[in-house]
Amino acid sequence: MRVLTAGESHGLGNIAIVEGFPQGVKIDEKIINQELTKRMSGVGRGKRMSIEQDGVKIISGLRNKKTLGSPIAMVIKNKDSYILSQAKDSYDPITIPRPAHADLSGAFKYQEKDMRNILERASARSTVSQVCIGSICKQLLANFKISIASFTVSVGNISSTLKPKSAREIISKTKKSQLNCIDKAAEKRMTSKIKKCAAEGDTLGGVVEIWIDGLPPGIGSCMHFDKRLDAKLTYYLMSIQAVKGIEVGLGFEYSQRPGSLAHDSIYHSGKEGFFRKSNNSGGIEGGMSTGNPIVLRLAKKPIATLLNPLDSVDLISKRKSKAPKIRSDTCAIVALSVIAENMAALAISESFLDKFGSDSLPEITRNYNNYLNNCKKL
Ligand code: EPS
Repeated sequence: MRVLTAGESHGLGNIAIVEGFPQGVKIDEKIINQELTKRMSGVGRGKRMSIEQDGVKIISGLRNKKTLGSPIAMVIKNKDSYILSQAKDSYDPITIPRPAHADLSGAFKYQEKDMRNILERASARSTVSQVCIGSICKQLLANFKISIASFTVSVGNISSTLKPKSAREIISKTKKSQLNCIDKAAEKRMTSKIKKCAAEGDTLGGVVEIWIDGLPPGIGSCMHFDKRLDAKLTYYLMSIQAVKGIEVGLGFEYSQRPGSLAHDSIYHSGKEGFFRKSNNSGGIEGGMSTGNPIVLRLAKKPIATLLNPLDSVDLISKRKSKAPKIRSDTCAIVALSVIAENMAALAISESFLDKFGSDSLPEITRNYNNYLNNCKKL
């Protein structure tokens, strides 16, 4: 599968193209739109999200809601659109870089003093395309009862200590939450923290946990570095704006435990086959799925644009200046959850299709069922 995205934050819109997606998969635009709507939600989103009404139009690759095996092209239009491709717009150049945004590094890279030319594509607006790609992958994986869910573990220094048992539990407990939490008490404290932070012109990051249930063992590979499932997942997840850390299973805590208290012992029974009593590995050993839920945690840094801005330097005058006060969000933790689930869906789909073929759903299903039967005989 090959994917490509394009679009500026304030251009006409964003597009996503997926080539090599299997034929015969039912795709519902409504499901993609639900994801897009959730991506815009959450306490702490800025004014832009009240302007946009994200919705996808699939313009190729489908007939009667089923994939044809041809490239799938998806379009998401921007409402707040003023970047013109054929005429000069009326916007002043942005010449003071914001610390932690792509501004200054991009200015060096492109020898560019108007950083609007950098930030337009660096903006997290482009994640609408990633969500559309991931959402069709989720719809493919649903045929195999693979489900992906996520929840907010923390916002700033406010954390939830509740541990879910399955993706299904996460989906049901986060349904009515404004912050995608499974913990109502923590959500209240997180909400107050975000509101206080907004009033102070500051911003917040947080931690999100992703669960992937239903993946059979042996997806991914121990045979080559770029086929390892944990490598593939973390590569895609780290590509999301503002993600600065990822843990798989016990993550950094692994380094503090002796092996005897870290690893998941193996058991067998006639009824269950091989099983584990713990899942410290986060469902991945040797770059392959173990058959247990995949559990990943992502740390997001605070949004770079502050209304109470940090020190910076004007690229033209070289004088000390405050970073510009550009309209932005205070916290986008729910958006991270949605984008991360969908990037995980893309990584899982690629590895899944590597194992079971990628031409057509009936063929993949035959290969999958055959493999599960063989697993039972091991
Ligand atoms: C972003 C700045 C804000 C965010 C944007 C990411 O946009 P604007 O500059 O138009 O106010 O709202 O996120 C989105 C547009 C989105 O769809 O998530 C940035 O600088 O990265």
